Amino acid sequence: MSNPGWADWQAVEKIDPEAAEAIMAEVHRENTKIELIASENFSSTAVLAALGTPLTNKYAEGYPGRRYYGGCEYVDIVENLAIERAKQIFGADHVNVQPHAGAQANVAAYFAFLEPGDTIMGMELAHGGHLTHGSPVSFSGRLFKVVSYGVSKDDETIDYDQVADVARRERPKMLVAGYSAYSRIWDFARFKAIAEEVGALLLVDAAHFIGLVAGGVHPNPVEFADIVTCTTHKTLRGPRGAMIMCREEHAKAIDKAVFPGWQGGPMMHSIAAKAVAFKEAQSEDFRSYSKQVVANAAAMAQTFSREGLRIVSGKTENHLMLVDVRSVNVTGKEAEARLDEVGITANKNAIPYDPEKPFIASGIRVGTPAITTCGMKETEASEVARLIATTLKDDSESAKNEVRARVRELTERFRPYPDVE
Ligand code: DSN
Repeated sequence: MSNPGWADWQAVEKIDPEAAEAIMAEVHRENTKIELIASENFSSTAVLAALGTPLTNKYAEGYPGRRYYGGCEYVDIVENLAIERAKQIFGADHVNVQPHAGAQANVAAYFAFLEPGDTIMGMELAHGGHLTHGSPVSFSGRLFKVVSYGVSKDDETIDYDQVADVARRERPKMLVAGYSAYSRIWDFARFKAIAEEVGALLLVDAAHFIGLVAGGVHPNPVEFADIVTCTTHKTLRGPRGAMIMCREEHAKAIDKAVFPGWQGGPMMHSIAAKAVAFKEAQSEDFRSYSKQVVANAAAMAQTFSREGLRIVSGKTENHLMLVDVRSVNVTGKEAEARLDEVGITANKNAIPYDPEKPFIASGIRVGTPAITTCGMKETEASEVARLIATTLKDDSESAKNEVRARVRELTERFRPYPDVE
């Protein structure tokens, strides 16, 4: 495989051919399959280049201008660039760009304000929430008392009256908004009112949709929440990592909770790549990209519905949707495996009130951030939805071969790293 210019693969190959082969095979996979995992995206070559720099060598515990090590003058510059750009994009008073990942951002946000045993209130995992919002198998469910809310059985959207009732009854110290599988716009103003009424802090975990906020096509939770956590690698299209934004009054508590509370040295190469990604997110191109992500999702949802595949809650307003695959008599697990066979990557996902166990599930989650990065527009997004419908309805080899051929044609035209052979 050729050296793409943003990575010296020959150097890896020389030292470690086995690792090099696996790395190149993964890039080939990304180039030749249709990627629909809603939490994934393809970073730009500039972001990838920043990640592969000697900034990975530097220890920089502390914050810009206040480090526990010498030699931090240049990493201070990149961290300040990342912070200032994030402040400009989201209008945040304070930003901490050091969390290594979304779970670390959430643990720091909790422990900045809570003690073990305090009550948190988040969205039920089975209804689209996230492990770190109180699932019993995560630290959040083991260390806190958890109360949950979900979506209504009738229309599969958040029942805000139920949220208010539970909050009034349970009086959580922290109310958590955010999701990993919910296709509608969240009413942050309503959540803020509920949190204020019961004296709770409002944490919005914006990991999934933060890029849509940056692109101006989604309400901004920073205007409503006490604390906003997010990852930087999903719709925001940066390096794998996370950040926390908060009002000035919470800045000290957040910074202390990240370091020295839950993390040691920050990953400065990753912070440099966050700075680069935020610069990209400030561009007009990124605004068009975000608009297209939402338009592509809407086009896919319409096509699925036309093909007889039910969309949970009836539609999508963001970058993802849950497709109820019982409408074509398969389970989520079977659907994921069948799609994989034809070169389409998606994940099985429980749907609200799912009769199946999570490992089987009745749905698949489909997202458009990655295919949109590759340049697909509504026409191609609709075609991908049709290919999925065909694959799930017709298990014959001839149908699979036809879909495989179309996937090949599409990925030749729409791939993330076209300069890599
Ligand atoms: N794993 C992510 C997702 O797929 O939504 C959330 O952490």
